[in-house]
Amino acid sequence: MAMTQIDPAETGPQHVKILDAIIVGAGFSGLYQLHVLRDRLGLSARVLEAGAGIGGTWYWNRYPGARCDSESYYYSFSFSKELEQEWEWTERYPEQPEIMRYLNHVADRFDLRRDIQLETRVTGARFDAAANRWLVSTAGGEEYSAQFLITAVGCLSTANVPKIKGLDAFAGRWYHTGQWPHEGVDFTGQRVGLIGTGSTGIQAAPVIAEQAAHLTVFQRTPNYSVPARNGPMDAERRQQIKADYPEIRAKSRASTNGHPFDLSPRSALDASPEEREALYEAAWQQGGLRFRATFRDLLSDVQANETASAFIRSKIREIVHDPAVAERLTPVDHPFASKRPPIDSNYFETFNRDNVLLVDVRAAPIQEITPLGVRTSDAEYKLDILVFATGFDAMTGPLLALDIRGEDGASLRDLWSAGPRTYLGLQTAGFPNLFTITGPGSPSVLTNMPTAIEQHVDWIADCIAYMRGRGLQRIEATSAASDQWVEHVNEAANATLLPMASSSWYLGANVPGKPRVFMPYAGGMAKYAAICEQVAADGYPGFQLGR
Ligand code: NA7
Repeated sequence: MAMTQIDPAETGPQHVKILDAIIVGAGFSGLYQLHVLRDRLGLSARVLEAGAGIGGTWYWNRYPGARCDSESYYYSFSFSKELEQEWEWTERYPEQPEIMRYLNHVADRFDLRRDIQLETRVTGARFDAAANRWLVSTAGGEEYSAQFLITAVGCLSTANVPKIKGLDAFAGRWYHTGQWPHEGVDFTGQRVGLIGTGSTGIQAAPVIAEQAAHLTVFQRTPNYSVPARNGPMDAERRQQIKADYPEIRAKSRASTNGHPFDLSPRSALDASPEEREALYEAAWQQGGLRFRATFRDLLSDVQANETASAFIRSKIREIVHDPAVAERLTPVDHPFASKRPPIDSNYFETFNRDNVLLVDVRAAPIQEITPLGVRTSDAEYKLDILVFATGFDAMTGPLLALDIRGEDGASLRDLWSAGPRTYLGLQTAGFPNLFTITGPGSPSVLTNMPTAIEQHVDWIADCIAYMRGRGLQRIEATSAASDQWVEHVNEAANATLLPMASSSWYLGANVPGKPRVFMPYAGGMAKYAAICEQVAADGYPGFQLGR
């Protein structure tokens, strides 16, 4: 398609830089969106990124043990066959530095850096309805005008540091895992406290325990975890994967969670106890997130789920030597995988170490942080370093931080005060020409993220190409379509056990005051992609297109 290229340095009135599209964020989504808009559609596009480097979520999450829970060969882009063939993953699960090397390679290989502006935090965006353009401002005082605003800000990028009395007076050092210092933290000889036992705390605890003099883990809710069984990727396996990539990618796209493995067609309740045990044991030995694919109904039937939950509980009792500690580590208040299921390398084993203490802060809540450490209702724990693995203001946090104002100046924060309302997770009524990659109401965090990201980026690019081909200037989700979609998102969640985990970040429950709404779309990646494809094929019903 022929398109007029506009030099991004060109300035309009009041030195506003004029572009076709602004993309916020230089992680997986931002990189690919830039490539597609610029190199396939010929748009002038620029990525604005707050960090001093590319990588998005992985740029910030450098905590000890940071590793992806998806396997490396499919936690990757599928859009370039050459990239697939030339990149060599070294381990079953990619560690944070390896993901950073990969994304930096992608940025170089596709010559993306010249259109990525680092250390540029977007502080506001408002829609100019007369011009059908977004005016985007940055912390450095720059202004951009773009027809399209595309958020590629990730779902887990706004750190949640709980407001605990006394933190300011803590005499030691403290860190949140999602804002980890680039120079690293040396735990040698230190007494370390770790608050939080989600995926992050479960990855970090074993690594910190090996280095620190002492580790105290403050646990509010015990969690299920399955061994990751990480290891080196051998050359033969790598070759096989490269040969199989077309099928691997097709399988990921046709799956519920964006992973290239099959969900068993069987119900857990149809298997005999012995057979079930054998299948769970095999899945436990194989390790990883595919444990939840052992039976088809682990996420839809409480009784079926209980068989898996009970198996993991028995494993915890088997691994942890002290029965009282094992009991405290045993989850009872939610079904397995109703919260994001962690996978681990020696997490439960870590509690057999002499230098590790588990503190149950549900039984004895944290009352304050003192200059010396953490005081619970039972005792004071003296610490040199405190690590918050307390998660994120997930999904909506990073979007609301942009202070987006749509038609008539209406703010996204106000519109979403009772929870996010989108159409397909891609657009919000009242916010024309704004696309939200992996936004709330899309499968996003319930999937292998690159699968979800590529589907969104391609859909957005096709939509923009459609508009340009017809001289259309503006696209906006209708309120009616959004209402219906929100209802469908709720139905999809309620057909699963996911809403049963009352403290889950899927529900926003980890951030005090945040509305409790199930945010991601639980209907599955394949079903969701088919709906999006149909909408595009039918000429975008549910959207209003205009000149
Ligand atoms: P999560 O999964 O939100 O876990 C946060 C953990 O921190 C969880 O155990 C929380 O307990 C705990 N937490 C949060 N606030 C407090 C306070 N105030 N006191 C004690 N404990 C607290 O975040 P992660 O970073 O582990 O994982 C996020 C995602 O990143 C993960 O799912 C993957 O997709 C990658 P709670 O369970 O709420 O009682």
